[in-house]
Amino acid sequence: REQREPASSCCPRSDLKTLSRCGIRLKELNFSRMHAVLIDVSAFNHGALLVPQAGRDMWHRDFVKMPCSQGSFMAFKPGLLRPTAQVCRWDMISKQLKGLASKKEVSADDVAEAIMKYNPKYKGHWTFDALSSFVKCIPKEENYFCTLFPKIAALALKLPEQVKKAIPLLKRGHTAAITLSQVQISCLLANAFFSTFPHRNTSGPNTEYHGYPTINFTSLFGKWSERKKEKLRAIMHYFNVVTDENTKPIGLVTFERRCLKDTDLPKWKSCKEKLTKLHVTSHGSIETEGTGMLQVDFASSRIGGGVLGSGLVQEEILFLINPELIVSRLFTEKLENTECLIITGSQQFSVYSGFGDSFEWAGPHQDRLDRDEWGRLKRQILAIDAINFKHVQEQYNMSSVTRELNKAYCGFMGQEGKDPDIATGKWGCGVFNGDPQLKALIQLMAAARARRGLAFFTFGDEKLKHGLEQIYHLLVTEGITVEKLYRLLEDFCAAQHAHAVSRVDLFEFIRNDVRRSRSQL
Ligand code: AR6
Repeated sequence: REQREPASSCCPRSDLKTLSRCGIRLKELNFSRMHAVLIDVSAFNHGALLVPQAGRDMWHRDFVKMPCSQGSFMAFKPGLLRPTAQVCRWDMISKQLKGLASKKEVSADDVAEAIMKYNPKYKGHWTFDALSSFVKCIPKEENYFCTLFPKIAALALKLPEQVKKAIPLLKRGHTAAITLSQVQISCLLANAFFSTFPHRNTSGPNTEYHGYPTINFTSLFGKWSERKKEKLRAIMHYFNVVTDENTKPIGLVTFERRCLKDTDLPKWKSCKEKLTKLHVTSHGSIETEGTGMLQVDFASSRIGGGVLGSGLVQEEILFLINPELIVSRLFTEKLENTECLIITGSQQFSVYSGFGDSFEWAGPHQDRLDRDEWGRLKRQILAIDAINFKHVQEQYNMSSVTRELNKAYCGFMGQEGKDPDIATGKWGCGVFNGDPQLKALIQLMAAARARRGLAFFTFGDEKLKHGLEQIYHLLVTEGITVEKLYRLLEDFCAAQHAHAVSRVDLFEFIRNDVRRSRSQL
């Protein structure tokens, strides 16, 4: 019977809620023990421009160690016959950056030389071939880079006046948020560009920031490839916009790490919720057609994945078109199983085409989104990392299924009724080898528990689109609850292990089960 049923239960995208249709009214911006705000909130609440919050520098393991900190020293040998001395590292950095900022034009080699002066340990290890090839290969009429480098240096030099209050680290096991201005972000990223952040260049198991992603941009500047070229075009465009007085951004962005305790997690075996609204499409993308919804970033546990290296799939592309997201790498420790990161207010600067090796920077994007009461653009991005399955078969066990349910739920839960719906797709099903049918059901179950609708972008996968529409229709017409689906997944996993060779697909398995239950009535 279900073969003939029209797949009509799905809704059009316009039925789903976006941030501008939620009617959320924010309280006055304020800081708290769990929310660090790096701008002066009283000035902000009185309508003043974004004034950096005064505060103390903290050279401490709970805070970002800043390049301009009093605690940051380096060894310096002034001459062959003079003894090595400990000097304030910011003095060395600012001397180099001032040198660059004072010129009209600066070459890629000048940039490399400056960076190596305050990172002498990496002489012979770091290369800048990608940066110099990039500058050489872009045609003259588009090549503004030599005049942009001095401006990025000038922006980086503003760090002590822009970020005065210590930035707390968003550590594992702690729910906490940081709000900062887009100008502060640009200044931090200008420092990342010049690789000024101390203690962030090694990542061995015993190093201080072992649990953090990298932030200094040197990895982007070496090992030339076509991918690096397109990445650098996006990054340079961002700096071109933020260093121009007429186009520099004016709002705030919030980064929130959310951690669920065991007691916050749903008991999936006894969840009575039925499925929520679903829109499925094979056209469009999460970042464009999903604008205004909670947009899922198919993340790495180290946020941003390979954005500063060679990675170039969904997460990296998202970070390249919204480069402010990259600053999350500065303070977000690796995500654990029941944790996620939500970013509200980041700006889209670029558009792109292609994916992976075919990715191309396709030009500027004018972001016309409205802002909320805190001056944040109405864009919300949810970073959740799926499990990276080495072998497809590994995912068919309930501990992995439950881990993915909890991870998705951690990101999807909200204040009941007040949140936008969710834009997602084949989460964990590319590089991470997930089964798209299983991952789609897991996300539907988590959305049902969180009582939020889903827009599912299959990214050109017509087969999945039709399959998902049909199975959703069946589940809705049969009134199937999350607990029933959980049990079905248990049976499915057991069957996978029993018949490891001839694999039944999940949607077929569910259809058969429903058919059997009907015939027993
Ligand atoms: N909108 C909708 N769907 C998309 C989009 C988009 N913009 N882009 C890609 N897809 P993948 P994963 C589809 O491999 O498996 C990164 O390095 C497309 O069909 O990016 O969770 C992270 O840092 C694609 O095959 O996600 C992690 O380390 C599928 O979504 C790792 O990859 C999955 O995209 C995460 O890998």
